[in-house]
Amino acid sequence: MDVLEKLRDGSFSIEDGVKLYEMDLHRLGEIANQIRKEKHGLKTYFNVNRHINPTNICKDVCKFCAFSANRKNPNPYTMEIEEIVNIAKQAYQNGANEIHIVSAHNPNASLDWYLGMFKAIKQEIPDIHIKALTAAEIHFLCQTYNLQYEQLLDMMIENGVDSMPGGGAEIFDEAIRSHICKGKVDSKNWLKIHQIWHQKGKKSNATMLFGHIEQRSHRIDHMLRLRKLQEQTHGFNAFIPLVYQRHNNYLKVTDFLTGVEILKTFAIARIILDNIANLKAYWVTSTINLALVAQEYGANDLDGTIQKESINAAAGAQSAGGMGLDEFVHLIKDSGFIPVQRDSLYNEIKAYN
Ligand code: V47
Repeated sequence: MDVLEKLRDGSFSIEDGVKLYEMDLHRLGEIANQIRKEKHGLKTYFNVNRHINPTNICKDVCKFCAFSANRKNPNPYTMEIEEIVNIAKQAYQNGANEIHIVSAHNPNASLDWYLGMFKAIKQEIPDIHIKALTAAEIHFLCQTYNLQYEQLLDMMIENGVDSMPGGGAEIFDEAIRSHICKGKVDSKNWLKIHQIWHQKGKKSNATMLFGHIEQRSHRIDHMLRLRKLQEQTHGFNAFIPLVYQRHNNYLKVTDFLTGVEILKTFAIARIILDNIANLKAYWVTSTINLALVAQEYGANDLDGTIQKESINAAAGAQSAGGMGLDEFVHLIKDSGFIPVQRDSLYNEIKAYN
């Protein structure tokens, strides 16, 4: 196929990507599904994990964010390390093998607090996988404590962080980015932080926030920048398109995406990012129903049971209480796919045939 050849020889342009959106959804789905099947057959991965968001106090104001404490969400909190460890311990006892920790950019919390929580969790539960600190948080901490990225990434490893989540990528286009999240890590540095992390032999994910004020061309540009870095490092495990949630924030968006546009974006991501093994339909932002359909449009991973979620729930997602393991398995099975519980690095734990 012409598109795949162009992607491989580097001549695929943003315009080529935008043209893909003009294709019929079902044809796009067929192509994406073929790539999915070659990589994963009918397997759909998920993990049993626990999200923890230890503070919502943030020095930055991202217009799309409803989680950080501000005029619209006047409930600031910062957890004690002991409380964070207790949540992790309980999650582990309930079967979780991954703790996913994302905080805000809290200028009142110390570097010891940010790193100490990882050390304390690992001391109590040595075999839990810690996926923590987005590139946005890393940039914030490096600026605040006058550290080079390399230094902080080494400290993360020393304190027990195993992999990095894909948050903070939003949309790489500089003009859109400056409108929706001015002050946050810029695109070049988001990519640089992941590049250094990968060079240390570590894995990470990459997200893209879409369905706000961006155009199709910005999504393609975002995917192509990720494809380029992945060609160099091979360090991204999964690409995660996050559907914008509209409530309780400062971004005035009046046009919302149709299901067709969301599915086309998944399919196009599967095609353009065929060098990233996994395409995750994060059910929290897409809704579980659309995530199940997305399995036929390239997605092979639905993230996890989560147990508790605050960031997207604050903006309107139906994710606050996570999802039970049995329900997850049944939904995937009933939609015609094979649920496979995985660990954070995509090693298979159990297939529910
Ligand atoms: O970076 C914030 C997003 C992200 C909204 O790596 C919003 O496995 C939609 O990155 N509407 C954090 N999205 C979550 C994240 C993530 C989630 C699941 C798995 C992984 C992974 C990473 O949430 C932020 C931001 O892009 N976000 N507000 C909103 N209103």
